[in-house]
Amino acid sequence: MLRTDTPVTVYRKDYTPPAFAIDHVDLVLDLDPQRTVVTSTLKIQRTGTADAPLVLAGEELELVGVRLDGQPFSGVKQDGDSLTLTGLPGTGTLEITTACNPAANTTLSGLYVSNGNFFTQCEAEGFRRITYFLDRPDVMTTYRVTLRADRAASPVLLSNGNLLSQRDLPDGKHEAVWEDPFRKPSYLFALVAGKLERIEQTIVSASGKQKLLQVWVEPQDLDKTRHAMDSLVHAIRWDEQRFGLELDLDRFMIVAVGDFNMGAMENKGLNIFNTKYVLANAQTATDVDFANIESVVAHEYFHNWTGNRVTCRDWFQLSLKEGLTVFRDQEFSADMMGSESGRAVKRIEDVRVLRQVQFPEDAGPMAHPVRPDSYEEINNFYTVTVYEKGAEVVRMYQTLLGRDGFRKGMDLYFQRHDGQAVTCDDFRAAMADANGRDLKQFGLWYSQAGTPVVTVKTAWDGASGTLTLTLSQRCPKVGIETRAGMPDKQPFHIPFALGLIDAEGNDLPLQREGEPKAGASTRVLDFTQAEQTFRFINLPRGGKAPLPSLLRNFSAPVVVDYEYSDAELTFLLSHDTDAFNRWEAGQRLATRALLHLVADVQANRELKLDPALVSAFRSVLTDGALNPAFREQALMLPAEAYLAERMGVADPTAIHRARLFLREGLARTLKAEWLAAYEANATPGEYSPDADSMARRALRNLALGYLADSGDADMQALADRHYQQSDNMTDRFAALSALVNSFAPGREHALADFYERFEDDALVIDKWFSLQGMQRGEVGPHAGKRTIDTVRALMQHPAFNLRNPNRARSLIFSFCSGNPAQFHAEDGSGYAFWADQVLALDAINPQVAARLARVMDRWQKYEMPLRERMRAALERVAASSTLSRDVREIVSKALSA
Ligand code: B3K
Ligand code: ZN
Repeated sequence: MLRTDTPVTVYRKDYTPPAFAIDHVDLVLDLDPQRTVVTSTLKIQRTGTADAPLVLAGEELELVGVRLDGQPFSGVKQDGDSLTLTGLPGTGTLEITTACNPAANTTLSGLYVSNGNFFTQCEAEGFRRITYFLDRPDVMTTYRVTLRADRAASPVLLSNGNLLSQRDLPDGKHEAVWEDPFRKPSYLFALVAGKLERIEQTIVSASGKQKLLQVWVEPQDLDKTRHAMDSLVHAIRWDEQRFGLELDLDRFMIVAVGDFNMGAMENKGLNIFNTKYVLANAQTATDVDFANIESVVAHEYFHNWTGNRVTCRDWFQLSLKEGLTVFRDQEFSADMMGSESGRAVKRIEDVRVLRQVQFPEDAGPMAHPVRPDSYEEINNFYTVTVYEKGAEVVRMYQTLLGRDGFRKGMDLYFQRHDGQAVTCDDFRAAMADANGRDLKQFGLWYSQAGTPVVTVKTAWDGASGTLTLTLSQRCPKVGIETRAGMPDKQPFHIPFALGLIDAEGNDLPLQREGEPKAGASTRVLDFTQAEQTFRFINLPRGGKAPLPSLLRNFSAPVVVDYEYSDAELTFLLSHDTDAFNRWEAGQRLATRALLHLVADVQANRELKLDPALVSAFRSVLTDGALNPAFREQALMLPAEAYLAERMGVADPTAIHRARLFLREGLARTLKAEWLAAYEANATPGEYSPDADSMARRALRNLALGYLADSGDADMQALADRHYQQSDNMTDRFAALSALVNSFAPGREHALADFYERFEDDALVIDKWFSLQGMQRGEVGPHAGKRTIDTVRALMQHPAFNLRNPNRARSLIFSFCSGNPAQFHAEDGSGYAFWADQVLALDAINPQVAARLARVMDRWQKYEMPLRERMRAALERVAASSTLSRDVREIVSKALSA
């Protein structure tokens, strides 16, 4: 049974401006773990009608007192999570005193304690857990913050902006006063207090100003901060060069905390980060960790302009800052790769995430447009749709307008809106106006959900050298769109990039009908109608039709439906000049082969290795001219979750068997080639996280994984040596994974050794848990032991802690969402475990619990009896009488879909 009280839905159409402006906030916080007293002095100004009350939001607060212009004020009503003040004058000074309990705050939203230090997290609605406030992004204010705390327990006191003064107080306390000169919404407020140490560096900005940069961490982690600092400097330089945007504050701080709900937070001048996205050195972090840190540090820094200087009018506009900032960090990371092939690898990685995670979201019960129209809990809408599809939408502007046109649009956006809280429509208007383009239809990308499918048909007239392409698009209603009364969907404006390739593999110069002569060989078509025809003329006459290379560089977030033959895909894999599409051709081939194998598994037919696929893999593997990072991408098989989405009815066990069969087959058949790639890509000398070395390690370690999967004793011994001899975490962890997943004899010993070596390093121990959560079930001679048993046992390990989100994610999430074949065990044991953990987590931290709840989104896609068992688990969670709003929204949407 669902709870009977109706959940409150917030609608975008109901937006109304606030009744009051707050011109300035003066906050005084007496920090105490059990009882922190906050005095907030607000300069208020009425902006709405004369009798409108001031309604402030507040959660879990003890109200101590309210004064108006220095006198006790009695027109106050406390009601649930709000404080209503009536009879206020047009302007005045309101002083509100409250108390909260940071040590008891396990939600990690608002003010909380982690390992004895104080931290805040205010986005989206955490500031109301610190004081009563107009806690909405369109109320922008200047802040002055006074922090008082015990000097010994909290020697460091940080907040946004500039440090004005610091002094000692009686009773072993001290005080610091900070002032942020820029107006900001409350979600960007932050404070940090505790025992922390820093590295720092000064740089001179483009316009010649001195800037102080700091990275603050717990003392034992100081030797893991260099990479974050370097990443920050690179990000600052890149934004100056690419967008002419400079750091506006004199000081910019990054602080790392071990208990954090997500990756990081862009608080003005005081970014707070999950340790996972700050701490790295060769011994403890992998190449992927290094790259993630670079990207997240840049992302939060870029928010200073896209998010902070120009912010969101309301939370429905979240993608205004998130989609744009993800696009910026993607472009930054691509540029940091330092080569064209490196850029392509970054693009492949980003598209892989989009397809593996966002496409399913867009087809499931939580489907929503990039700018949602309603929500029950806003924290549930920090989604891959808002972030990653939002970034694709921003990328499409650049594809349509060109880099220079996009820059003009950005310049106009800041010229118009600096210091304001605005909407996605304002951004689109700046892009359109700066370029004299009509982008009205393009706006549908913000309002319609779902992944469009583009079907391509070609007709070749060899006599005249004319190729006619007919493109049609469809995007059925999804999620909320299917409810009665929702409008019909309109065709999207799709920038469709393509090229045509001749029989020798050359790109043909392209002339569209109506153009005087041939031009560039990659063209971006404005595909705006349900069905549209495009004609290319004066192509070489006679002979075969040129081969189309469709949706180059993945120019729009759509699915392309075109019937390539295997031979054509093999040809594209070795000849397309568009590196993304070379990879794409390989993925299509592998997906096709895998889906055939899945059908064979289901029908109990003998499994056979497809020789064409083996030879396609061989040619990529042995092509020394290709960037090793590209080869790694091309040789990675499509993920099980991706294959599940490609099936009408998903069968996780069959998928796993098919994929493992192919992996082992490729491992054995190409053993010599894998071994040669392994040998050729060593990176002798000291570890360095540069693009070239990372690329070589990536291919070498992929080869090692395949080799171990061959099951050959000599190859498992190789993995053992690789483990023992590695001098960095990338190699060591790759070897450990190979040993664990291939059930090599050295497995248990290596797992124990790894734990012992890194016992004191939380982030490395997270890896140890996560690897075991994702390990394959034991098969063949080892059959019998299920991964769920290992996971349940690890929950009892002294190092496991449900309250720490990183640890919870490392074991529980890795099993529930990173191990489909084991999670979907036919007996339903995975689902029961999921329900237990969602309920346990919800009592501690609703945001983390709601993320875990999303694992069941696609329950209707599974075969019986899995589907019924998943539904039962969802119903068990939904029946709880104490569910948070966060989890309730997720499970009730899943059940009503
Ligand atoms: N803006 C934050 C995310 C806040 C999530 C709140 N539930 C991090 C980021 O996107 O940069
Ligand atoms: Zn962001």
